Amino acid sequence: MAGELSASMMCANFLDLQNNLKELQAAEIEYLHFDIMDGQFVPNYTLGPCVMDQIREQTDIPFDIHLMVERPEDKMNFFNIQQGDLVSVHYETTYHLQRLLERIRKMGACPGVAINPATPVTSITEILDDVDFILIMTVNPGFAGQKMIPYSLNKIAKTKWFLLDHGYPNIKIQVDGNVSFENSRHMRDAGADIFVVGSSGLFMKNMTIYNAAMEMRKCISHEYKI
Ligand code: S6P
Ligand code: MG
Repeated sequence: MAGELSASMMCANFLDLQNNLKELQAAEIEYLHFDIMDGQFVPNYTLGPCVMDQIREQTDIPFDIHLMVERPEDKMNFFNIQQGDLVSVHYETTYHLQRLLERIRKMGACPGVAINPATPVTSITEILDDVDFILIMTVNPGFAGQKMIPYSLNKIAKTKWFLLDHGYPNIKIQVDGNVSFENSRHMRDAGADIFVVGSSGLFMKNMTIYNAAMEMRKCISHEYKI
């Protein structure tokens, strides 16, 4: 299965958003990744429903909504979730994870569980029937521009093995945090399927979004050898 790209919109240039969107569209980016932060679960604020609604009017690219908020079940209704979107909630943020994942599925979206660097993947053994993807945070959530935590590569490989071992070969592994050209190859080799690309691999100072996307596709393709 070919790797997919999800563009981290908190790293976009909001003063030039229409052109950014045109380039993302031309590069056939699979998803637009929206980091939703509440200043509590993570120490920052970023995007919200108003800006998402405006972007939705300009593009058909499905959304990938990454909820980094306490009690996401109380905040879901703020978002216009559509058929085919990815929606991930953090394992660490809710007591009733299964109920929430079921609710996301009923909305027509693809449910995912995100786990922090310190959370073992074995924590989500019981809800594998309820997810389409697992989001492995390769940095601590809250900020763009951080360095990948080195043991993340090992964790991705462990997650791949865990999914195969439990009979879930179709659950995808999404990686988020410092997905650079260099790191993405190792992430791919470890078993990653969906790559969230931000300041280190897509919205870069010295390259256009389109060219960075083309380079990133090469890096995550299985034909490309390190
Ligand atoms: C971090 C957030 C991420 C970042 C992304 C930025 O809390 O979940 O989605 O936006 O990692 O990419 P980069 O390349 O700057 O780490
Ligand atoms: Mg994210």
